[in-house]
Amino acid sequence: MTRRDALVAAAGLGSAVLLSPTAASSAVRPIPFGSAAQIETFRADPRYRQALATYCDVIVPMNDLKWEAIRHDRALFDFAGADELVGFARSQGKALRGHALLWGEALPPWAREMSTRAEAERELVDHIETVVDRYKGQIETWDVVNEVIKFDPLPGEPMRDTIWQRLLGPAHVEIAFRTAARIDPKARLVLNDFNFEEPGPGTAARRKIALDLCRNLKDKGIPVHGIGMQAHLYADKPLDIDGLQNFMVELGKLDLDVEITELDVIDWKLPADIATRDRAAASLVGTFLDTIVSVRRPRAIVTWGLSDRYSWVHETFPRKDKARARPLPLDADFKPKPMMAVLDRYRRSQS
Ligand code: 9MR
Repeated sequence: MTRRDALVAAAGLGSAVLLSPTAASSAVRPIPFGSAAQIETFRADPRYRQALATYCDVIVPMNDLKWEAIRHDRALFDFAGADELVGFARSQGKALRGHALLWGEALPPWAREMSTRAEAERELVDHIETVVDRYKGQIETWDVVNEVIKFDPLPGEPMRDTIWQRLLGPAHVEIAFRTAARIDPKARLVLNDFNFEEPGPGTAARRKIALDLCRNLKDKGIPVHGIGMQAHLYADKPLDIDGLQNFMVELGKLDLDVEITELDVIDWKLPADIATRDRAAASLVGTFLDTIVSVRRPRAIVTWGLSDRYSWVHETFPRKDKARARPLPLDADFKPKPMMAVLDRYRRSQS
């Protein structure tokens, strides 16, 4: 049995569905494409709004559904930014993903200072009830938990050290999913995390933990519909092609979808030449997406911004030569880069 046959058999797929990476791009149905949108930029830059309208099927409020934005004052829920982006998306006929109901970061100071299990559970449940209810029927997919898996997990220590893990233990995942499902039974509920794609035992452990967490939810009858792969891809690191394909097979066995949720390319170690960087980024994104699609069609492909003018990568991964990072499909003047041509293979014109 060839490796491909084994994957086909394991995934329970007809061989027509499992395509070689090169064939995949021309044969898949269009996959909804979208981007995260930052409210400050959305308000300030009409070209940014236009790019969201032109290119996206899906909009994700980048920061405005985080606790820091909604819960800066413990006594109230501030939906100003989220409402604006949700309103824009709906007026343009776009779908919405919600990011994120539980995360150990982007918390207001008062949430970091919670001190008892009862307090954490009360706040978490109250938050999810209120936020999911407000956007019920509007936000169809939620990143219910974000980055709950330990960065480099040790055996027996799968969970990331956060206020939620400290006060509630691993049950925080279950509480979050159970609450979201209770409030909006029609919503698609996703476990979102980063680095499922590098070679090495740490990443393999992360993939296994993600699957175990979802299996555990399903065993308890708690709905989970997919795993979100952030896919902040490092241009200087290889992809674990076999690991990714096997991950897709295992997702299939659990009847879970995959979504690409925060795609961009970290190019800080690449040479300065712009054409070289853009080619490398496009090729990496193409290889990554072809690998995923060769086994499992993502429910959505979402980039973490659209234009190189606005990206977290520039500040978080500064280049030694001080040149601007080029992580996204449009350049700083909103012109499509080679990466957009790669994304177009999935976005449009497939039979
Ligand atoms: O891009 C986001 C940046 O503007 C925020 O300041 C930061 C903290 O809220 O979050 C960034 O987005 C992160 C996302 O929510 C989760 N995955 C990693 C992203 C990049 O840091």
